[in-house]
Amino acid sequence: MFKLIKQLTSLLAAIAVLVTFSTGSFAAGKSKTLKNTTKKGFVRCGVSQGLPGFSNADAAGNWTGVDVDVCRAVAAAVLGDASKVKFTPLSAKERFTALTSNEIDILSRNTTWTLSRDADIGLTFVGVNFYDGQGFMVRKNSGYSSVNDFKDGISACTNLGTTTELNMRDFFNSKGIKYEPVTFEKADEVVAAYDAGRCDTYTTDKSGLAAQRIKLSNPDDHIVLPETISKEPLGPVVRQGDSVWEDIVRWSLNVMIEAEEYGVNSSNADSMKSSDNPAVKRLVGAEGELGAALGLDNDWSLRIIKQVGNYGESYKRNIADTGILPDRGPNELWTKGGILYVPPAR
Ligand SMILES: N[C@@H](CCC(=O)N[C@@H](CS)C(=O)NCC(=O)O)C(=O)O
Repeated sequence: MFKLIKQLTSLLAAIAVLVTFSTGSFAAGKSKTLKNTTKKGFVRCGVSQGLPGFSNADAAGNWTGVDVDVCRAVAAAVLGDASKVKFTPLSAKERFTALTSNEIDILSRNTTWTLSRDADIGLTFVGVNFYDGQGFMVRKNSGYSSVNDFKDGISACTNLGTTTELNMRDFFNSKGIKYEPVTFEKADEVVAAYDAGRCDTYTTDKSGLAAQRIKLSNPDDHIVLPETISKEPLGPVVRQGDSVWEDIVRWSLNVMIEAEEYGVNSSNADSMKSSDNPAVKRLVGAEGELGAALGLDNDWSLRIIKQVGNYGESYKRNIADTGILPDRGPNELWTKGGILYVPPAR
């Protein structure tokens, strides 16, 4: 008898999981990407070819970084397991085609949200997970201490297919400085060229400069100049035309940020179910039906917080504790003087 009850219980549990993850709700039925992801059993995520703190693989092929965590959050929400992600490393030049030609379902690769990218090429930006801006790195002994010291003939190394290339052109042209661009498709080629002295300055997003600096033969011989010449709001991108998938990715990121705002983290998330703040209860699925609106079960957000952590935990683990950018700067919560502000999960 006892054995029968036990068998019946596991059967019911199996049915519950099946109902949750395969059929879902009305929203789930409308998303081709969600259906394909569930069928495949992993999230297809496009990342960089190696940018410490953002998306970087170790020798064993384990990917870490704040951009990686966005895809892990989606996997936790959709598949119940943050490890169910297949990462595809992409150069800046090939990243958008990989998304539009259906090789990946999320591009989470230090990609700047701009009007032309959002509007023109079948892409939809879903949010910002790192507020950045473009800067310049120079050798300490170059004599440059500001971009105002740049003179005609300066050579600048950077990546092809980036906003960096365009900003650099605008910047030098508006200052009337004749410059020589030295561009490569792969980031490692840019770093190697700069390291070998083939250009006077290396320009990219300041987060990129901080991350790539580690790869130089003598990082201490280089400085990042104080000026920031552009706005580079970096965030995940999805293919245009699947609004349910778009919402899932957007709200997976938002949940991480809002969890930090409400002090919900990977260790206390379960106990927050009994919080007396309804906003906190909604975040951990103890109140409301937010999951159903996205075609997911109601523990989707709890799993994100438990398995991946809130935004602050992800930032600390990947960017601060690794010494890349210990200071959060604008990527601090709006409640703490930064500009991280997401719409409420309610
Ligand atoms: N945010 C800029 C620049 C992105 C970019 O690709 N930057 C280079 C320089 S840091 C990079 O990430 N390289 C890493 C890689 O290609 O793996 C954009 O969206 O165009």
